Amino acid sequence: MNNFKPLRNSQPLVELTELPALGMDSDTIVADFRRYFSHTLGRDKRCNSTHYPYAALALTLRDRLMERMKKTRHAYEEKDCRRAHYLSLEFLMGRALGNAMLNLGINDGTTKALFDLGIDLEEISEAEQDAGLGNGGLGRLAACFLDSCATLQLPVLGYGIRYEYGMFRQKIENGHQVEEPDHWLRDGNVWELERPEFTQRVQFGGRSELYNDADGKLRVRWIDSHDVLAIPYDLPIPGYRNGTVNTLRLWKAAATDEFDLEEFNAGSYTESVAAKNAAENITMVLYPNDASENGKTLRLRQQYFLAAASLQDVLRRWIRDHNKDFSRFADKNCFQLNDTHPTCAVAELMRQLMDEQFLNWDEAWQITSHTMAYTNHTLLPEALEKWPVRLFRQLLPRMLDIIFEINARFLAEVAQHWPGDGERQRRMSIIEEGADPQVRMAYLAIVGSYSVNGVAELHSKLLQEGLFRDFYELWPEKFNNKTNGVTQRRWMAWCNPGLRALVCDTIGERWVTDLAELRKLTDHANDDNFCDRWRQIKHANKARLAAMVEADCGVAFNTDALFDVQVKRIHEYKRQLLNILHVIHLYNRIKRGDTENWTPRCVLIGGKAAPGYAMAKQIIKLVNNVANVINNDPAIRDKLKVAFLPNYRVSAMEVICPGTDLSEQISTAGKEASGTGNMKFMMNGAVTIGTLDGANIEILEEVGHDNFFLFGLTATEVEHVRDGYDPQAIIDTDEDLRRVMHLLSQGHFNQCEPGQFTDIINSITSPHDPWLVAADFRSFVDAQRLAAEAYRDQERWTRMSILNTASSGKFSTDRTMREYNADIWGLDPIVPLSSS
Ligand code: 26Q
Repeated sequence: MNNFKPLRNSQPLVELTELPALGMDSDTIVADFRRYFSHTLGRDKRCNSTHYPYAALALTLRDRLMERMKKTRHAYEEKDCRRAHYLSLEFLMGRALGNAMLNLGINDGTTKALFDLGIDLEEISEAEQDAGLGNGGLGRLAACFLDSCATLQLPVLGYGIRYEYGMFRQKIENGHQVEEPDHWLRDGNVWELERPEFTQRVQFGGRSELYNDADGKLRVRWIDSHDVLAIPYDLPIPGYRNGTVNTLRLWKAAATDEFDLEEFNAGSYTESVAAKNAAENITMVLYPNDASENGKTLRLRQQYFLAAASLQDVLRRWIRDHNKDFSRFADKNCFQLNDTHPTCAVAELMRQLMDEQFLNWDEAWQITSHTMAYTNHTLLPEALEKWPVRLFRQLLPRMLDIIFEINARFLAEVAQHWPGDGERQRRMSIIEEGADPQVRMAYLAIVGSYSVNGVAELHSKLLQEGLFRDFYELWPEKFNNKTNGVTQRRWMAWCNPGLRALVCDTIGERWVTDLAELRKLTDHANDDNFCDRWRQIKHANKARLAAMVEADCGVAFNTDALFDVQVKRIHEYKRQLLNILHVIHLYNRIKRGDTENWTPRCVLIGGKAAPGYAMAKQIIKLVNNVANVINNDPAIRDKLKVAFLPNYRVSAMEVICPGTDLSEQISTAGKEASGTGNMKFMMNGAVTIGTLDGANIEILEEVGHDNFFLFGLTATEVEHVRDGYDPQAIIDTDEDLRRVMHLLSQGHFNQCEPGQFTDIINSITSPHDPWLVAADFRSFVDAQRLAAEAYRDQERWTRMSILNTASSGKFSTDRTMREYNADIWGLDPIVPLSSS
């Protein structure tokens, strides 16, 4: 049944929809807020929940966003401009309220007027659930990209999945991670606009069939499929005070009506409801693995569902505006694939163009291979996505036909380029042969794309020399680097209002849209008055962070101590383990009385482990146990405090990065593609202790050796140290490491839990430890000593802190997006029209 019949009158509803602009002054906003609170939400003076004032304010802002979102869309349509589509299985948006206020330019007058009504903005902001539709770096990067594209007024549309359950909530029980479902939509989502009129249909299963069309041409169709509906929900993405509001379109899966009917007519009511469930399962939950989990049917369904629904949506619009003439399609559209997750889009665009629009292979391939662009986010070979051919055959038979054909034509090209080199063909094939043949998604993405990029200079270089070397030799012109960034609107202007005020007082406001302006702070790094204010702001931010740690961990942090922070997903290559070995070393020094010129230190570690990643979960347990011993030892007191922060998420980082002194970026060199937390910390005046890995290298380049604590093997050295690696010999010759290992193997941190940390101990002492924890221990401890020493000289530290912020200009996603646009997308900025 279709509840969205077209109106009988097909005239555009011009007079109905042309409205005077909504007021942005605080009187109008407060009046709207009161009306929403009292009339729409029906609350009265006895309301004692933060949710309703939050919802009333959100609805007030939403009106302003919708107004601009429509204008922006109309401007894009009017200009018939080229557009980019950002396809991602993850958008880690966090909260929207503060961001909307900042970007719409809601002024302090409004905040004050609300306060006078008894509404504390900071308090009601807490009522908003994080939109946790992502795992970590890759998902948050997508969110920062959208913010910057809107600010640059680029016609970029995000396409993703509206998961019913986002990233799990993490609890810590007896030191162990416990996962709880994140039903983030339970209280409704004020920001989204459902658009059922643009529902798409996505096919699964069945088989492909050859047939002759009316002209006798041989064609293929996909039949006997089980279809699922894709319903779009639009989220507004406001640019910074520029009238542009872009769209993030998220798809929800729903069962088709026919499906119900079929089963119902067969008399099986319960089966029909169960089938409905199966369809709706597709968008039920985000996979909480930040490395690929292969072979899970539901995950592949999610990936295809996103690709198919999004491409149909784009083609629907194309046909509405250009009829069936696809000759200019590739001039007007491109698709950026956020990692291999949406790579089905390569084969799916081929399918839609051939099977639905009746283009021939060459026409369809010309379009596809000139519209797709692929971003890689990993250097770990084991994290490259592969899917069993049999799974494709069963779930997406028509996709498999097309992938085989793409591969056959591609391998012919390889054979032409390297005649007689069968080994090379085997290596480069999109299909990995073997007992259980696999589709190599990264290779499909490279073959189908006109651009392939890494996310930091080192990462892009290593892709070309290592993982994708054969492809680089074949198509060097496809490969490029786009160093990541973060948006300074959320990650400085919004989350650090103290710093925002000082920086604006000192160098004006331009840095909010031109981060390179921060360089001007360099001149003030020796101004005592400025340095004092800088220190006071950091101190206040540390107090806010300490309050959060006290509330969530029950650990008291002294704000005069060095705040040493590592927050990110828990992964062996990120080496939280190295961090905790250093903590144990400090503990041991205090116990031995080696405390001359001691720098008090508070160590904070936070992050989620994939639920099936046993070693990562053990690392969490170890951090918690070590924290317990140290925090409860009367001999340690304020010299050292350790806390594990549960449920690390976007809104927690908004409190953490402004209050951090020392940022831990300590991955094994050559393993972290870029990192983006490193940039958030730097912007907020934290100094980095880090390896030459990912974007750390570029951070060091910008800030200089004097303002960065560098340690550890380089990526090249890592590869050489591996053979003949003998961690036991290192332990035997390094007294400090020997003491640390002794405490661990004595069970000092697991007195009542024998054997708890055996796997961890074995991993450190194994000659096959890929992360080389023992190899970097000495230089890490030495660098930490230098950091502690630097911190004791508060004037010196403040200068370092200022210079870090001043040098962070490169790490704005505004810069990143300009580069994507200049080298890959080629979009013209569009200023929305003033009439609706
Ligand atoms: C794939 C298949 C099946 C299930 C899960 C996945 C999956 C999901 C998420 C694989 C990977 C991810 C996330 C990866 C990620 O966050 N990578 C990080 O991307 C950041 C942005 O470029 C970089 O800064 C980090 O270095 C990189 O680790």
